[in-house]
Amino acid sequence: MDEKTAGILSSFSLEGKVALVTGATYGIGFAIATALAEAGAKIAFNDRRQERIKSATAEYAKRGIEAHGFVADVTSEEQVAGLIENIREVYGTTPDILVNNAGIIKRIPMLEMSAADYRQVVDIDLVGPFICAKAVIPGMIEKGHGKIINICSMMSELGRETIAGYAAAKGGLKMLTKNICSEFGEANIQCNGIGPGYIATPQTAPLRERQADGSRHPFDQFICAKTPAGRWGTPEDLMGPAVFLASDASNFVNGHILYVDGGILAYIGKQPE
Ligand code: NAP
Ligand code: GCO
Repeated sequence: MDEKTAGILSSFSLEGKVALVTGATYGIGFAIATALAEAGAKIAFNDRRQERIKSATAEYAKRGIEAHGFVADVTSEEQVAGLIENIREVYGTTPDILVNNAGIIKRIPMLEMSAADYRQVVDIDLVGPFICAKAVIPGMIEKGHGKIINICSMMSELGRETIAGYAAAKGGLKMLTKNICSEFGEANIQCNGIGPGYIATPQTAPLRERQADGSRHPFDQFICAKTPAGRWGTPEDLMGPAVFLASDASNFVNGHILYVDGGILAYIGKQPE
C-alpha cells in the first residue's frame, strides 16, 4: 500500500479508542462492535441478562476480540452510571465512542396498543439513548473529542401499520441526534445516526418466516420489491458505515442520519408482475 493510500485509511483507524455499543450481544450491535474492534477500538457492551453477556463474550473471543460486557438496562440511569464506571475500571478511561444500538419493537395495531406498551418502546428506543449519551458526554468533553452514533431507522422517516411506538421513538431519535450535534459540536463531539433499512436479525425474523405452505412471507416479498438491491440487508452491511462515523474520517459530519437501506427510501418499488 503506498503512503498516500495509507494516509487516508489511517483516518478510519480507531486505535486507542474505547467504544461502548449498547445491546451488542447479537444482531446489528454485535456486527457494529465487531467492526469497531477490527478498526482498532477496545469494546464494551451491555445487555439486560448475564447469560447473554457470557455467550456474547465467547462469540467475540472466537473472533479474536476481547470485549467486556456488563449487565445494564439502558432505561436505568443508575445502571448506566454503573456501566460507565465498570468501563473506566476495565479500560482506565470512559468511552470515546458510544453506539446507541439497544432497542425493541412491538408490532400491535395502534387501537390495541396499550399506553404501557407504547411507553416501553419509547423508553428503551428514545429515553435509553438520551440516558446513555448524558452518561458519556462529560468524559468526551474532558477528552476534547467524542463520537455518538444513534441507531435510527427508515422508520425515522416513514410510518407503517402496527409500529406507532417504534416509529415515534425512531423519529424522536433522529431529532435527539440533531440536538446533541447542536449542543456539543463546539466540544468536538460528533453525533450522527445510522438508519438501517430492513435488516435480517432476530428483530425482523417474524417478517421473514416461511408460511405454512413453504412460501415466502408476504412482507419478505414486499421488502425485496421495495429495495433496489432486491434483498434484505445484513448486519455486516452496517459495519463500514459505523467505522466511518466512529472515526476521524467523519470529523466534519455532524447531525447527519446515514441511511444504510439498499436504496429503499429512494425507490417507489418494483411493479408487481
Ligand atoms: P435485536 O436483534 O432485537 O437486538 C436488540 C438488542 O438490544 C438485544 O441485544 C437486546 O438485548 C438489547 N436490548 C433491548 N432492550 C434493552 C435494554 N432495555 N437495555 C439493554 N439492552 C437492551 O435488534 P436488531 O435488529 O439487532 O436492532 C438493533 C438496533 O437497530 C435497534 O435499535 C433497532 O431498532 C435498530 N434497527 C433494526 C433494524 C432491523 O431491520 N433489524 C432496522 C433499523 C433499525 P435482550 O436480549 O436483553 O433483549
Ligand atoms: C418493522 C421492522 C422495521 C425494522 C426497521 C426498518 O416491523 O417494520 O421491524 O421497523 O426494524 O426499523 O428500518
